[in-house]
Amino acid sequence: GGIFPVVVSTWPFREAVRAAWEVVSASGGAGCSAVDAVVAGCSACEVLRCDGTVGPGGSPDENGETTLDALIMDGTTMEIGAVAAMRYVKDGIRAAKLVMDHTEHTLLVGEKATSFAISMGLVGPADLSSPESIGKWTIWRQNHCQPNFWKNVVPAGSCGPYNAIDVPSGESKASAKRVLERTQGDICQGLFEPNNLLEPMNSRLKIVNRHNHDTISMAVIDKMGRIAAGTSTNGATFKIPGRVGDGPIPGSSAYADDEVGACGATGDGDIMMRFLPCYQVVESMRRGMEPRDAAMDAILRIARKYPDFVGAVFAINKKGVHAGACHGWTFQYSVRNSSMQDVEVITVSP
Ligand code: SD4
Repeated sequence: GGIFPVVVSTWPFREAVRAAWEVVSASGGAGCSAVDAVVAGCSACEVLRCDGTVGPGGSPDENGETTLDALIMDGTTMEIGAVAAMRYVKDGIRAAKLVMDHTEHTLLVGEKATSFAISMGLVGPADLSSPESIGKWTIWRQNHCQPNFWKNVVPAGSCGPYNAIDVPSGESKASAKRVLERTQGDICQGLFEPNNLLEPMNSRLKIVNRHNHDTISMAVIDKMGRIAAGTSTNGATFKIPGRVGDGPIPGSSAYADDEVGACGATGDGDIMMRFLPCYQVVESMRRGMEPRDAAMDAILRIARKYPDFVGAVFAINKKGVHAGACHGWTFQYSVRNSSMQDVEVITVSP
């Protein structure tokens, strides 16, 4: 009886939820934990390249490179493993699990995360670009070349890497504008006019949508009541190289605690990570809030400071009651439990 196990995931990532369900609903054995199911589910999304924003071949950065952010959390032990801006390895969530299982650390970054993952047996170096990611980047560069994530500087050329330089103005050198200048091969030279200071900030808002700024965040409760959560993403499309989003940040993109429940998040990670919305959701539920109220509260805390932010969370308590809340877009999350025949997708309006 009962509804356990339960799998919940951001977005209609049905195949990922089914993959997790296969693992967690299998009878007996050690391979059926909530952690294993989250890894199987997120891994399926990496292989399927869910929405072109998870796994190899997904959303490129300003330089056209695809990198991975991933996190796994065991809500029984509160152990976490995560990788950020990892290059040249296709398996984000597996790398995160290796960090959790085989190190005393929580988060490894960049090429050092790559080296670690390869030393632990993952395949690499691998090319994380695909015809789609290169195509997306080429079109962005040729047609728009909007450096979406800069503010308070004027991109003089475009499409990094940049040098910050002082541009002499009528004022003193000290108050001269900081300008970003490409260090090599101007492709879109002249697109940006001086005094265009707000343009990068405004255009940034435009690029956050379901198909270019997306994440799988998943939570699983297994038959024994163990709870795990995890995340895998390429991060934000055309991010500044080196940027780490909310994906690998504990409490931001995901959080789990057997005593309470779990949470997963998606959206504008640069904003959301300032609020640790998933930690907030779990702590609110710990103090007695229903999942719906906890999810809404976490979203509203962000929206009060950033009325234009785009994001969403799902919350699930240890009884299996779940809910979602969103802001700036319509959110969908997927659920599979023992009382369902297959994955159900739930739509949440702002
Ligand atoms: C990030 N949160 O890196 C990720 C991207 C995303 O839905 O979720 N989008 O900002």
